[in-house]
Amino acid sequence: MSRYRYPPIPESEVTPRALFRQRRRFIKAGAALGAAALAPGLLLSPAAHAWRDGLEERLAGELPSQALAGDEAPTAFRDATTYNNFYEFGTRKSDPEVYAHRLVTDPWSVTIEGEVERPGTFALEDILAGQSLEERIYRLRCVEAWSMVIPWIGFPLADLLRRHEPTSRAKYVVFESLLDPDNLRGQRRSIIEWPYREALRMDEAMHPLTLLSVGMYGEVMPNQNGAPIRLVVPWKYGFKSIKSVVKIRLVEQQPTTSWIDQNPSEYGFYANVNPEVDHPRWSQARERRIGESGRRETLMFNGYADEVAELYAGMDLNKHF
Ligand SMILES: Nc1nc2c(c(=O)[nH]1)N[C@H]1C(S)=C(S)[C@@H](COP(=O)(O)O)O[C@H]1N2
Ligand SMILES: [Mo]
Repeated sequence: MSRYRYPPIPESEVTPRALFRQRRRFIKAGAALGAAALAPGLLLSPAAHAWRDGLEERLAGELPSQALAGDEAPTAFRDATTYNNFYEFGTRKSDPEVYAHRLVTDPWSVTIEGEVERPGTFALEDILAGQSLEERIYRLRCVEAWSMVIPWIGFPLADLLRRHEPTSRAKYVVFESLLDPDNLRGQRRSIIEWPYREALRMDEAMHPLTLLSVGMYGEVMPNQNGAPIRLVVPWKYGFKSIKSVVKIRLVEQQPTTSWIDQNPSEYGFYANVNPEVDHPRWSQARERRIGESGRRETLMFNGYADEVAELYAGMDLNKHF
């Protein structure tokens, strides 16, 4: 993974991967032996870390990788993990990194319900067991006119949906993030209606570019970036890429979303990146790439027009923004 610009971590703080895995084995063995002999910090139930162990193991190997952001260099890991939006932890860009240690990700399960033949609640380790993972380097463009290039690790949402067999009435997919106001301090204020809700039209959800992501930069997803599983829809504004997903519901009618409910004149259902349709309060024609000086032209569909423009053929994108 040496092709990315990693944060400058002092050599003394780096845990070699082999040592790290040895430590994990020790922790697991300790958990199996029972609590008495162990320091409090090591009291882990054998069930906890079920998905994390398996995922770490898989990320230690090579994954197929695709650069889907042209020749644009990935944003520094440090920038991607310290400057972002995750309103469950507050509205400042620095809040997620400061407070996301409170996000409890293990154990984790995802409920798949509504218009599917095989609904249910599934442990994340079971969801991951049947999926081949890959790395994709995509742009993420925030509605606030900044952008990043991130090496995501995940699998197509379409793979998961197919496994659960959508019915013929499934026209839209609704996603919900975790609701846990005790740990998610932002949820004690009504910034938006919690839990965070987003949605896609079925063909958008089934599009091969739409990714469920469980890691980035070769590592398990950091809490502040939406651990343990989040959506990445590279041709839409960042707010569609919902983090820390606990529920996926297939429905017949076009649903509303947290941002539409909060301000329907500012946030539309489609939220396709479009330099020609301005946000009511600012232009969307240019963007600031985090880590660069100056600004770049924003590309139609965030540069993914060849792949996705046909989904919107014949639609008035000024109306369906
Ligand atoms: N649950 C949840 N998901 C969310 C958000 C949020 O506040 N809560 N913010 C969105 C916005 S506005 C952006 S730009 C991206 C940022 O993703 P990143 O942290 O991977 O850069 O997450 C999106 N997903
Ligand atoms: Mo955003």
